[in-house]
Amino acid sequence: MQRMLIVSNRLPFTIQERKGELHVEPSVGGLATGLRSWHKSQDSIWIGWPGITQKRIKRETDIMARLLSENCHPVSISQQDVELYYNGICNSTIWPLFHYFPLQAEYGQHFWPAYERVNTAFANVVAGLARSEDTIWVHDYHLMLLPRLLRERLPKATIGFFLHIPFPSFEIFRLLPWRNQVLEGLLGADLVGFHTYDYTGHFLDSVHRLLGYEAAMGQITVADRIVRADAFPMGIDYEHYSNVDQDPATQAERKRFRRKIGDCQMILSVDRLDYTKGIPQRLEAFSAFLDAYPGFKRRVVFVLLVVPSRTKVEHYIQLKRQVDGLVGEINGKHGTIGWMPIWYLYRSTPFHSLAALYSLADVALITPLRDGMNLVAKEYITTRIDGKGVLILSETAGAAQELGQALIINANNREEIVEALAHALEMPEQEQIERNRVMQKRLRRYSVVRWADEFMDKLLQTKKIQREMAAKVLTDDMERKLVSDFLKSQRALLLLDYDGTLVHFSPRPSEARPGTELLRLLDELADDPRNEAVIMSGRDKATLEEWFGALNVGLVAEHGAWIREKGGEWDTIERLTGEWKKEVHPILESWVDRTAGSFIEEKEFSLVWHYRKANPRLGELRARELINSLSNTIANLDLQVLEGSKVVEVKNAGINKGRAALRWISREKWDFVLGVGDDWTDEDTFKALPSTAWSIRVGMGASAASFSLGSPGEVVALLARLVGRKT
Ligand code: GDG
Repeated sequence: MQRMLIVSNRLPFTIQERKGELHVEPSVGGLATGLRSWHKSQDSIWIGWPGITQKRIKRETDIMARLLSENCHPVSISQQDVELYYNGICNSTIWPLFHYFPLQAEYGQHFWPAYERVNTAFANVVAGLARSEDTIWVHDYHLMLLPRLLRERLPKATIGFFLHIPFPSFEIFRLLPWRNQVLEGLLGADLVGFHTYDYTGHFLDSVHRLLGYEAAMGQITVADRIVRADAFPMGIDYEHYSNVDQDPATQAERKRFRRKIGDCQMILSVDRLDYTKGIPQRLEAFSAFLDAYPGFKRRVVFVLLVVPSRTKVEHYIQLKRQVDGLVGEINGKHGTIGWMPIWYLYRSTPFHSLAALYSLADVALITPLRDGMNLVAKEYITTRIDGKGVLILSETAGAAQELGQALIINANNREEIVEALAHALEMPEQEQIERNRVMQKRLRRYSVVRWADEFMDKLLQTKKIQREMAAKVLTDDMERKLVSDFLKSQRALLLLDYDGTLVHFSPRPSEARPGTELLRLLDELADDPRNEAVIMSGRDKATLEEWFGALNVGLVAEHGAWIREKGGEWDTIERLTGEWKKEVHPILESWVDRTAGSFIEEKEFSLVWHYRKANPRLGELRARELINSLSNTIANLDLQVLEGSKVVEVKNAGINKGRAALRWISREKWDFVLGVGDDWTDEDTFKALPSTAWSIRVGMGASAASFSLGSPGEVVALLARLVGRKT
């Protein structure tokens, strides 16, 4: 079995100091609870911060030994960084921002260096422990730079990353001053996982809009690697929770609670004290419920279990005061002698007590304003093996996307919560059971083990795709062979695409003119009488003439509509007409009007709608619509519609680069042929090449070309080597 390195900010065990003595205790929180059981079943090491300084642990050798016996390796964080990194950027910047609380986000000037420092400290520990065949799984928002830092140290490593909190929409994420560094950090992983499809979409959107990398089916090409992003909704340890009812400690605890609440129905909520959990709103809704349905007074109690959290961060201190105040107010307003509506427990509860509360609760009231997933909702449903109980869950918890049979509410809508409470408390048992059985079935199937296994499968699959792609990469050996074939040749034909192949794309086509270095290279290549070089472009002939007219090269314009032999005149490949443009131009104009940032390029035998500068999603959508709407027009006019990189092009049917390439290929017996291109219009060239030819595609992805290179820079370097050695 492969060894696994789990890396998270906190270890699954926290060291706590009480009366000068250190104690090792299980960490609370979703990540630790969820993954602890999986960790035990694997050959795995867990790397994280144990909650106290390294110096102190080293002194306490038995504590260190206990951690190591649980396969836990501590990372040291200085007291100053606990402030700037943990309480600072993690919990006062990223946490509020990613949970859609931008006004609470602080952007302290010393935060970022601390984030880099701690992520680097983690990278050092992980790199020190990792063996080449290990799988590294990094967790959560504290460590978003770590995948990249590890990639730099261990280029071949298998690295997965999972985010346990929401990834916000672009409009929120863009507020983060260090947004690009965070994305680049995450893209060091091979697989980036999220709880929901929405979060995955938000991430891909931000990657596209901030870094310019596009994704197809969740696959992003970053330089010479692919990275995948996908949704993996985290499950719970189903066996554990569904059996907890049998545990004698739980049973004893349940009896004790039952005696205390008597005949009252019980509403339960369990959260860390956090403003994202919507606790004040929930309390106010409960008070409104007692006002609206006074018949429930003395017949219901609300057990509000709140676990202390981030107690040094100001917003949490304020929230604690607010919740204390509200509980007092509501109990004062509605309570009677012998009946206290809210039982407020502000502490961490032992597991068997929590399980007893789950199994007794008639209603679980889980109303976060925003929550990555929310495991409490899943634990509650699983623990109720009798099938009874009603879950009220807010739609902004990731779990709501899977638990559709719960009563789903908007946590800001007090009325809705009030009605849901009344509905839940009166729901017939049969209906409760029917709803819960469906959810239990799903939770059993998609447990935490399945979640982790699926993530791992996808990670290994991604590595496999990378290996297959790497097999196509033009290695140094193959490149030497190519250069040597070229040097030996007497008649060499070079068919070179321009945009995306010899130069990078620019937002405006006119900005991508060739630099002097590239022109010098092409000139040298073309000047040798043994070579023939052809620029095969989709651009209009005037532009090609202006840029390359002075060189001794062949030119192909408008994807093969126009051809100019070296030293010759422009000629069309067949008799073509541009008459049809009168009909198509107005259609494209209306798309320009509706899509800010897009524009039309007119060539002699084609019209092109460019949307590289438009909002990417809108651009894609409008491109689909345009293609649909053109389908009738083109059939009548013998035209074809081509989709290029951020362009939709309309031109005469039967014209393509492959047909143009054949003009040169079939003319004589070449002893060296090279075709280089980057998009699907170049696939026609690749297909037209003889079997002995060299063909190279720039970028990753399926192609008829035999080899790939990472970027235009690498193509230019290859051409330089051809020139350098031949002269
Ligand atoms: C983050 C995301 C996402 C709570 N109180 C006690 C206790 N717990 C346990 C629960 C549950 C866990 O802590 C809480 O998990 P959540 O998922 O509800 O929330 P976060 O800690 O905020 O976790 C969250 C999660 O990561 C996983 O990806 O779902 O959205 O914010 O397991 O049972 N356990 C005990 N006593 C308590 O008093 N023993």
